[in-house]
Amino acid sequence: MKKVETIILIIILLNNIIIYSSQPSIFHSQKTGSLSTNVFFQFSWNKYHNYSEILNFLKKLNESYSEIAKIYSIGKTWNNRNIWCIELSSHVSSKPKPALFIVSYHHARERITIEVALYTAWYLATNYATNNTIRKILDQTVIYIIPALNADGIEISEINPWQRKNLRPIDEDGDGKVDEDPPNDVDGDGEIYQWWNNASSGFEGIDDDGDGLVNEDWLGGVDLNRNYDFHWNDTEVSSGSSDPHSEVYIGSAPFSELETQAIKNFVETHENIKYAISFHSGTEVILYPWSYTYDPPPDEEEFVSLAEDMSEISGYPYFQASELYTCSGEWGDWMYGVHRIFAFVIEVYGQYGNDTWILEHTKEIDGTFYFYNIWEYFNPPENKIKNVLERNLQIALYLLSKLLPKQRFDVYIIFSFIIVFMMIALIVIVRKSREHTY
Ligand SMILES: [Ca+2]
Ligand SMILES: [Ca+2]
Ligand SMILES: [Ca+2]
Ligand SMILES: [Ca+2]
Ligand SMILES: [Zn+2]
Repeated sequence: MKKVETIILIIILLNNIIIYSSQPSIFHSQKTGSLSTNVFFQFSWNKYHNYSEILNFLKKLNESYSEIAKIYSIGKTWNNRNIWCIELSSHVSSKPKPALFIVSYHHARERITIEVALYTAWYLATNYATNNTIRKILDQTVIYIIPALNADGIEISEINPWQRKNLRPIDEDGDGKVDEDPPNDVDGDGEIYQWWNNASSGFEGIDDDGDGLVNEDWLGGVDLNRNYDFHWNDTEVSSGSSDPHSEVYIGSAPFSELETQAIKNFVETHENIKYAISFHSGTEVILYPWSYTYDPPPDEEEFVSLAEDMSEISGYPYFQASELYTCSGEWGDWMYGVHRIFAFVIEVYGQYGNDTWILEHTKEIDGTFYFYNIWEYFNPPENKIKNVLERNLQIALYLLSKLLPKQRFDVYIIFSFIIVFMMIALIVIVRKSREHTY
């Protein structure tokens, strides 16, 4: 009898081990399916893509990975361009999936942020068929990526890399004409320099409309990252202005802009968004709310814990957004303040505060200083692009891994032990009852 019971016990144990090991886990390899997602989709990641190349990328992504990538417009800009969204997810699960929301390019001159967004989408799509971790992510979560919120700025930033705001037409000098006198590349070297001396300062340009003023009415615009309806026009802060001339003009009302309205509508209709990233450039840092105050956010502990991990992965420092400077109507404050989404602003590259670099790119001629290379203040040289893309991809992958349901490893072990325990108890009872019988 003892032998039979031992055999039964061994069978039960083996059975449990088989049950456990057949559960999906990142520790076990899974067979890849026969999806057509292994279509070779090549794209160069060591250059800046222009407007038509970006549209071409979206088209190709949609065509090559139609099972997992949807591309749709979430709104229009002032110049009637689409604000595209890339939605990445497999359709394996019918349950609502938790989401990571990525929005790049609030600011026209921060071109690297578009590349970061496109690269993240490309990496996820091209690795789905062969990489188990990516497969697991796309099976169980959704990623919404807005690669270029300020879509009107793409072409403009190539003509004037100082351009920050959107292209809402505004007559800053009140002459009845809109956007009639932006800076000009007078010397034809492909740059717009900034100059200053003891008496004055300005940008390279001519008096385009002959009103005696130079560069008095630039293209646009409103600072999209001061236009959200959370502490909008808060006058206690250091950044945000109601003067349309200002680079941080907040707009005439919260959500006065088509671009921010598009974000508002999207976020309000996607309650599955749990984490969010807004990519910017100018410096290198991971920021968490609040932006309008030095007070800590209610979920400070979780923000710090996530930021600490992302910092370790990427090498970027992290701190509360207001430590950089306080500002009003900011995206992250609205995302978290109104929707309680864990929202991070990530500054992916920049020369902010690097006086040595600025000095290296400044020339003095007869008491007047000229600063060149504003493009490279916000955007890495081409040989450094890939490095920036990789660092930020890792951040996105980290947040996505946090969205995955917790490993059920422990549950299966406990479950197995309960079954074994119950069977042993059963055997004991059977034996006892037999003792009584004989
Ligand atoms: Ca004007
Ligand atoms: Ca004018
Ligand atoms: Ca204007
Ligand atoms: Ca003028
Ligand atoms: Zn920015």
